[in-house]
Amino acid sequence: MRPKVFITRAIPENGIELLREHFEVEVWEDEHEIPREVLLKKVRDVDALVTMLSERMDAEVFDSAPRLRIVANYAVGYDNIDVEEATRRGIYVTNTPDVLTNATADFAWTLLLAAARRLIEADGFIRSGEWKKRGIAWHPRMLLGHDVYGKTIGIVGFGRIGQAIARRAGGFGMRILYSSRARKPEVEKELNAEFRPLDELLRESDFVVLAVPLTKETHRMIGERELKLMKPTAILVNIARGKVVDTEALVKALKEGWIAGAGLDVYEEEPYYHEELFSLDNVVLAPHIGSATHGAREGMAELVARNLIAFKNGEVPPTLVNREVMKVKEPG
Ligand code: 8YV
Repeated sequence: MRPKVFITRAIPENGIELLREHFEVEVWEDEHEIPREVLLKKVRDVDALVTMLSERMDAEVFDSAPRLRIVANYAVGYDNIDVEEATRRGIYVTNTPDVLTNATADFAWTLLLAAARRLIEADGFIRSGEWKKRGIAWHPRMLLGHDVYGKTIGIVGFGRIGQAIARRAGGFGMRILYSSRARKPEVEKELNAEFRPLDELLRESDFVVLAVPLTKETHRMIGERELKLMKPTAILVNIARGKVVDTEALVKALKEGWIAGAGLDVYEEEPYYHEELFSLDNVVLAPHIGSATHGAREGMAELVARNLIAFKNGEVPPTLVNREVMKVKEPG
């Protein structure tokens, strides 16, 4: 009998087709997220799961899935998965790095430029009819934004995505600062980037881009104190995780002018964002679409499938997150 995989959202067809060659595949086709109680029933007879960031994969799910051997997360981040618990139970966990790096880095720049040059306000100015109503074809002080070229960008988290963001900054003639747990001398040389402890990076940067994974250490790493260290002309971009920033503090910072603006792709609760943000002109909002390009999504679907197929064939999945699991004896 072929092993069974349950996919909790309709991922691109290329991944599903690949999986159908090796597995019995069931896909949750509904546009809405699978309700938790339905998920707990669905997993009862599955050997493998393809999961999304919005689904908590924890002891309760694992208890309900006695046959589960592998969870392939359709995301590079895997803060939705209790990896320690999975490992203890001998469950493999994989993610989708690399294939979404460029799309996500491009999107960090999309937010940065849109916030710096007030693109959403400008768009609204035309669509609302305001431009026509005012009857001014052009005014020297109309919609003034912040210079980007030649400024300083500070990248918090210097993994694959952080580095890809830095690579693009070269084209904007920027000075590149970064902070991360460990210094990366090779990359520093290659990208002409300078290491700074977080506080210094915040003080010196015109643009601060968050590209860290969500961990105990990065949870709310940007709060009131940190926002007050930033320049009043600076812009904060978050393409990492909403919980890296204290939203209450950010709203205050944007309202009271501690910083000039922000570009956000992620929120503390998704999709339940902070509605106070809606009233602010100096923030650009996107609904977690950093990796939402055709190419990246197809790459993610293929990688998810390759991980599951490798596992089924007794090989090490190419992007295994918990290598220690290989030492854990299989149950039964
Ligand atoms: C995901 C993400 O696209 O990969 C990640 O960690 O945050 C996004 O790329 C999205 O959340 C789908 O799970």
